[in-house]
Amino acid sequence: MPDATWRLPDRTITLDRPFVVGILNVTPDSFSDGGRHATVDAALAHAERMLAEGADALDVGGESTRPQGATPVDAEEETRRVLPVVEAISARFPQAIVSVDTVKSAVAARALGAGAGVVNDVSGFRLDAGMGETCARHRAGVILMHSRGAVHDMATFAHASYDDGVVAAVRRELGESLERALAAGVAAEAVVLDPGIGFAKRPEHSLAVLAALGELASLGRPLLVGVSRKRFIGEITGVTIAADRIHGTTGANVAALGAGARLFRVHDVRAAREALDVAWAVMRARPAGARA
Ligand code: HH2
Repeated sequence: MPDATWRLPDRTITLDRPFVVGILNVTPDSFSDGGRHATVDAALAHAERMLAEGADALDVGGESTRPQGATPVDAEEETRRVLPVVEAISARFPQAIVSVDTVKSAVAARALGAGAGVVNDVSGFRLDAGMGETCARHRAGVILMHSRGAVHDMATFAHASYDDGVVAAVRRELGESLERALAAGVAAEAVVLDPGIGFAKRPEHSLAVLAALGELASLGRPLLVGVSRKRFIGEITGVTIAADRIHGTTGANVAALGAGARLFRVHDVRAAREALDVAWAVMRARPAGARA
């Protein structure tokens, strides 16, 4: 089977090895001290480090969805956080692929105008009716993630009930997101799908979805997973401090690669880059007939 591709405004990516997306959160709790300039400098330094460690793209986010204390921000404040960072990265690293993690079309439009090439919408185009048209107009790459509910509760268990099984529900609801995008004029080739690990999912739901990624492959688009440091890893390993969940994250990423994921959103780029490249080399060394 030929490698999948992903169309961005200025290039088409061939997913012939795992694609690593480095997380760059510019929420105040991530970069708490200093004024705006210090924040941009800190973000740039972090961006530079992640690129040096092998990140294929950087995902800039200005609104947290964290289960404890996700405070929704308005478009103006989110733009104020995100835009200088997108501008600075685009100026310093013009070849870097920059994604903006937002559910708001106004924020997406400003970021795309400033050099971002991808919109990562954790609501899968559910929360802002203008998102599809905005992405289509800019020919943006699009990551559509499965979730339920609003920003403040999508990472809780408030909507984590799945009568017909979590995998069937995620497949159906992600399919609806894809349809919304196509109806707005987004090209199918520009879309990557993400089951939304930990979003409206208890740990057992996240595990079930990771194990059954193959069932989402029939939606016809490459799959991204965001397992990095998440709660289900803490539950399995007993590691309570999120930043210390690096080894559990590696295990989840490698398992997801084996199950069909090709893009990986991570905090710890070097660990993911090396682990996924090695796992991929082993997978590729299998006799052709035995490959997944
Ligand atoms: N997870 C988070 C945020 N954005 N985007 C995609 N596509 N997939 C994910 O799994 C995903 C995401 C939450 O993680 P994090 O960035 O660590 O936290 P926060 O929401 O506080 O920024």
